[in-house]
Amino acid sequence: MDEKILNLKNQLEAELSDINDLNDLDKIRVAYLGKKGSITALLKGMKDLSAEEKKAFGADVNQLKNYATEKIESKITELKEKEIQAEIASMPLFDVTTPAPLERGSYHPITLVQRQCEKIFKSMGFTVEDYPEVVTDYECFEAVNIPKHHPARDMQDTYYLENGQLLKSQTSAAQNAILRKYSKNLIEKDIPIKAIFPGRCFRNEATDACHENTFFQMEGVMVDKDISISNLIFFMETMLSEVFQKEIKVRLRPGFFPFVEPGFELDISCLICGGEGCASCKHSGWLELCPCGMIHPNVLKEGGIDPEKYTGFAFGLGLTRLAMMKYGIKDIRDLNSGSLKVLSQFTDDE
Ligand code: FA5
Repeated sequence: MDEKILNLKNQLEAELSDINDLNDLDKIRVAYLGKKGSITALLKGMKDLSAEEKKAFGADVNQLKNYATEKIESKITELKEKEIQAEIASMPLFDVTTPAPLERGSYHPITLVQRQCEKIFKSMGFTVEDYPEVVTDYECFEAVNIPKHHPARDMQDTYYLENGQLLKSQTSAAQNAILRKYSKNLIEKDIPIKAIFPGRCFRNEATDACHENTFFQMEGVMVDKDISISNLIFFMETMLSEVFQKEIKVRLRPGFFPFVEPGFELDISCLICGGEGCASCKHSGWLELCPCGMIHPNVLKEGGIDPEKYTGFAFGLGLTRLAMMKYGIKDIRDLNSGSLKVLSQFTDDE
C-alpha cells in the first residue's frame, strides 16, 4: 500500500479511537470523505498519474474509502446507542406500586341500576343478552307486529341511516332474535325462555324533564307453557322491591302495544314529589316506568314458537327513568350531560 494512504489510514484510526461525540465524528467524516476531504483529494489527484500507477493507487484509495466509510458508520451506531443508554439511565425510576394520585372515577347512575337489575334477574334464572344499537326495520317493527304504515310507528320516530337501517327506538327490537335463539331449547328440551336485554334506545322527539332522545330500556321476556299475567306481576313486583328496598306505590292500567295482548302500563308513584305532581312526572304524580303484557301470538309465531302451546310475557323497563327515581334525579337531561359534578355523586349501595 502507498505510504501516503497508509499514513492516512493510521491517522483516521487514531482520531476515531478518541471520539465520543456525534458532532465531532461528523467533522471527521467531512475531513476525510467530504468534497474537500483528504481521501476525496487523493481520488481527485489520480488524474495526474500514469495508467499503470492509477490502477494500483486507485485500488488502494478505494479500499481506504470503503474502510473509512464502514468505520465511521459503525462509530455512529455505537455513539447513538450510547446516547440512548445514557438517556434511559437518567430517567427517574417508575414505581408501578405507587398508588394512583388521581381520585377514582365512579359509575354512571344508569350503569348502577342496570347492573342491579341484571343481578336481580340473573338470580331468578334470566340470561342477560346484548344487542346492537343499529337494527333493521324488520327487527324494530315488523317482527314485533308493527307492519309498515301501522299507526303505532308514529309513537317512535327514530334516526334512519342512508342504508335503510335505524337506531333502535325500543329494546323490543331484540325480541325476535332472542325468541329464535332459545326456541329450540324450549320446544325440544322444555327449557323456558327467560331473558333480559338492556340497551340504548333513540327517538326523534323533543326533550323535557322526563324525555330524552337517547335513553336506556331493559326488555325482558319469559316464555313457557302456562305463563300468565300473575307471573308477570310477580316478576315486576320482585324487581321493584329489590331495586328500591322499600314499598313502592305502583299502578297497572291498560296500555296498547301491538306486540302484547293484553298490554299494560306499569306506573310508579313519582318519588321526586311523593306523588304530588312535578315536572319530572309531567305533574301527574305518576311516572310511566315499565309497560308490559302477554306476548302477542303473532310475535311468538314470528319467533318460531307455537302460540297454541306456549304463552309468555314481555316488559320494557325504562332504565333511565328508574335511575331518576332511585337517585332522586329531577331532570333526565342531567344524565346525558356529562357533568361530573352531577354524575359522580352516585355510588352502588351494595
Ligand atoms: C316501549 O318502548 C315498548 N317497547 C315497551 C314494551 C316492551 C311494552 C314489551 C310491552 C312489552 P314505551 O314507548 O312506552 O314502550 O317506552 C317504554 C319505557 O321507556 C317508558 O315507560 C319510559 O320509561 C321509557 N321511555 C320511553 N321514551 C322515553 C324517552 N324519550 N326518554 C326517557 N325514557 C323513555
